[in-house]
Amino acid sequence: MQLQAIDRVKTISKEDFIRLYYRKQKPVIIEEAIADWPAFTKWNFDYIKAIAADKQVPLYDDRPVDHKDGFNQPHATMRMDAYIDLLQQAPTKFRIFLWNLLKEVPALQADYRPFNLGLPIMKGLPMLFFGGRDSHTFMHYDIDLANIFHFHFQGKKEVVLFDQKQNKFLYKIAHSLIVREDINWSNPDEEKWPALHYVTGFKGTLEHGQMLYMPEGYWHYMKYITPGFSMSLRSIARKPRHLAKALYNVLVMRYFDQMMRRLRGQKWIDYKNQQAIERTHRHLAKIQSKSAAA
Ligand SMILES: O=C(O)CCC(=O)C(=O)O
Ligand SMILES: [Fe+2]
Repeated sequence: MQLQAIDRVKTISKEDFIRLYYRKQKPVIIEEAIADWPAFTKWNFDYIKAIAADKQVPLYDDRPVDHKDGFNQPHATMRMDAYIDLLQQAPTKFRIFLWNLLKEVPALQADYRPFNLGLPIMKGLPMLFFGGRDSHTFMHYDIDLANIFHFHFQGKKEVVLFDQKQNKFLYKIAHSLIVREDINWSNPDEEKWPALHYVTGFKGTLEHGQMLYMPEGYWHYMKYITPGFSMSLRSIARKPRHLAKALYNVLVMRYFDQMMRRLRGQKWIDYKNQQAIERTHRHLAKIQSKSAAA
């Protein structure tokens, strides 16, 4: 893989953001994007623990997809105060993924300010994500291929990103938003996954208060180097081909996959996992024979 460092700026004007990053669909980390938000000073584990202590939170670990699981169905639940204790005391695989904390605890909404880098932000409350030391979010892209503004708090997080042009080399699972779950994106084994040699992407780290812009449909893998949490705001995909894919994913892909899981059970999941390798390696062979002929 060839990963280049994600650009970093302290602050940026709307105009420069649109010109240099949105139009080019290039990721960037803005280090002081929210320095004037109350959340910048207030949001840490102690605060969340105090304000949301008795909320039941949905938790996910890194077990592989099982045909019995519903779409985004949690693996466990726990009280927020107990979960934050767990995050701080010991390594845990349990993550919170896409949780509407700001709806559960409306007081938190006072801690952020309208955010405007020239893209309209989708209405509806932002989602939150939490993770413990060394836990990771599987490599995926979001179903709506939105532009994502991802704000990180408390800890430090590693990020790896790819655009949709890399798909044929990523060991992507058909009818899903993920790739083979046994690839370690922090340090992939290119002997085992040779197509990754041809992949280009980005990497970077996020620390407290920093914001990452992920362009439309970008694949993302996030590894919590230290325990922390994040919030994402989204702006709808504008490129026609991304919008079309978003509609297809939401209206067709999801239901087709659910139907196949019901009909064929674990065989369907196993088949798709096997196909991910075969298809990617067929593509790799084509590329390699072309370059040998040239
Ligand atoms: O931080 C995470 O755990 C995942 C974030 C994510 O997938 C997103 O913001 O879309
Ligand atoms: Fe995501």
